[in-house]
Amino acid sequence: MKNPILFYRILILLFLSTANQLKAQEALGPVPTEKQLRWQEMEYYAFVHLSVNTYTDMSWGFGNEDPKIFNPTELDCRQWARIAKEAGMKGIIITAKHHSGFCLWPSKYTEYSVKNSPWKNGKGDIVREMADACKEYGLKLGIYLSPWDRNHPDYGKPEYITYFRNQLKELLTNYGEIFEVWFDGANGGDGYYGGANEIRRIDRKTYYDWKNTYKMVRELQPDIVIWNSNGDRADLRWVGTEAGYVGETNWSLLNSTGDETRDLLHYGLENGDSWVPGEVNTSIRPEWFYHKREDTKVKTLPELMTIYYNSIGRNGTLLLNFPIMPNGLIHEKDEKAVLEFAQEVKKVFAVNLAKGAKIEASSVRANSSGFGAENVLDGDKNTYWATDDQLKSGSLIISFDKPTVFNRFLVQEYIKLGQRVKSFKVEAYVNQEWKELANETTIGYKRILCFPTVEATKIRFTILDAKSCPLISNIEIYNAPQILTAPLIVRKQSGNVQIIASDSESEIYYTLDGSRPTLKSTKYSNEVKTTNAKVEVKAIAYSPATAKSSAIAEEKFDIAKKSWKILGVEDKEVYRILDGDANSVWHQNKVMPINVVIDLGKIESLVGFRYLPDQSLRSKGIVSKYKFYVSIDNKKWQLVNEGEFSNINNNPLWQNKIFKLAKARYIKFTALENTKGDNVAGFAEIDIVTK
Ligand code: FUL
Repeated sequence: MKNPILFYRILILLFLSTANQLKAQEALGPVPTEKQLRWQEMEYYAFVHLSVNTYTDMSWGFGNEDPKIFNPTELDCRQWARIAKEAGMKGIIITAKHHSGFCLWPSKYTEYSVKNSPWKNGKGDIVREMADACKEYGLKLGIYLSPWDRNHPDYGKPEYITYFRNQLKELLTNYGEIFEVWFDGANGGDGYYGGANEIRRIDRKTYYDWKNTYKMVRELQPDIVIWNSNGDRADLRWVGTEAGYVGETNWSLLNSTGDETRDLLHYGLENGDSWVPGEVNTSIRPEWFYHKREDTKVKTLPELMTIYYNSIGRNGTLLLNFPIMPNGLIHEKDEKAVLEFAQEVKKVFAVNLAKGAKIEASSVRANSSGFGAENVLDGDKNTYWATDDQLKSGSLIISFDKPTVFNRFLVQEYIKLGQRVKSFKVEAYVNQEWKELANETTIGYKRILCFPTVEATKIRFTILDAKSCPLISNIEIYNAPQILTAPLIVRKQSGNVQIIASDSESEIYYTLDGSRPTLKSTKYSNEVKTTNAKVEVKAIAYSPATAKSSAIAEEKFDIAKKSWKILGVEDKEVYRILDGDANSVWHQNKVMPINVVIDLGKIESLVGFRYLPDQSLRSKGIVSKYKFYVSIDNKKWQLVNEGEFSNINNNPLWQNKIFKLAKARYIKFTALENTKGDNVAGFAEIDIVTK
């Protein structure tokens, strides 16, 4: 080389000019911290729920459960870690202390822990075993520490805050690096409280003095992210439901102060002043803790795939829970389900059809080569396409060299500089015309769109509106194999069974005797008439086009409600309570207590009842405290069950309550309180359990 100095000068100048261009991209509004970014990129991690209430079949422990019942004789945190790892998860959050107050580690500050249980003769430490297993499997460890403690005598007093912080300190100093800490929002109410057995209410925003608690947490674990659902902004937010989805519009922004409505949590706030991304938490079974009756309710592959698209595919992360069995293990059905799910995700995202395709942009910054369209296909998360500064819209066209079949579109914003896109659409070029596949709102870290399979030579991605010049770092295109969703089974008030396939092209085969449905079973055409007796229905969907069958859907129904009458209510809509449709609801606006009295038509042998609350996101009248009476003659009533529906606010599932055999013709459900403390009782369904 003739003049090496000149050559290097030119190189340095070139480097500086690119660096300058990159700097020219200014952050817009709130941006994620390094920690939040790292967390978002984890995408998928596990929850495990285990406590004393695992042994009492309850959703929440009351705090008076004897530590002697806690004995997970086969406990193996390495099994949990292996499953999480094989499922593609990046970490595990363990319920070190749930609302019962029982500690899975031998805390110095209480006797209510594993140290007074028979497990390992009181010498064990589950958090330690979890930390070791995570290390072995290359997973990160997270801690759930319930602020509400139904065991501690000081709960509600200032002394408890010292106790709570002491426990946090133990957990954040003795178990290595913790990636996330979880402060559950369920707070205050009745409990054992060291024998007081009373109701204690606290102000969840102020009682814990979160500011100083956060300070301590961050000092002990500088890289941690804090999840808090107590109205005090932390690093991460709940998404307003435990059913496994966040809004299609999902801004990673909220205001630093102000109330958290369900809507705000679910959709975020376009002009929020803080970066508070959403974490979608849900369980692989309906409930968080293990209940044997849910062994047939493990989420199916299509359900889990839907959750994936509705969480990770909607700018959220996915925190998927495994209820630990009383023996200390994850149930084999849960393992099978999550591993099938992992395989399916791998299959769907195996071949990126956009790789190697041609790409051009409607707008490329005039002065740069650093922000070209090719950046969205280069597999590098640090490069991105940017339109000219002054533009808030623009499009990219991806062309294949031959007609290509696809049904998924994945797109990512370069969120380090803020979340910008407000609306966009995706079109396919089919038969010389642009056909719209999707018209959507936000993108954020990652958005995955699912649409019917299409064959096209080109795709056009158009940003219709953005807060400022949009920055897109990645686009991928896939053709996911079709999976059939198991059909939905309902039993109407008439007793007729209706089986509904999720698409009109598939056929349904079913059995009524508990046997496994196959293509040789009865083919479903119309509602099936049944007797008034109990019935167990199993059904599959089958696609003649692909010769594939769905997983089996199964439902057990108690006696038919054909001759039931709801007494004392004029409103005909009240029969929504008995129509078998989970989405139809009847509300009663009256001063609590609110009664619903039902005449069963004849004397039945009752051993329990069931209640399904309003299922909508903006639900009303979710009953949290109840009494349940029975009567032979509608005059003399016998109280057979009373209590709380734990966690019904966040997870409005079917509530099942069992009582001692009682013969009766009339039932009375009395709502004493709802989760909002107002005077509405809402009912999607009421059912009974007969002997
Ligand atoms: C809720 C709790 O009340 C549930 O029991 C569960 O721990 C869930 C993850 O959060 O708010």
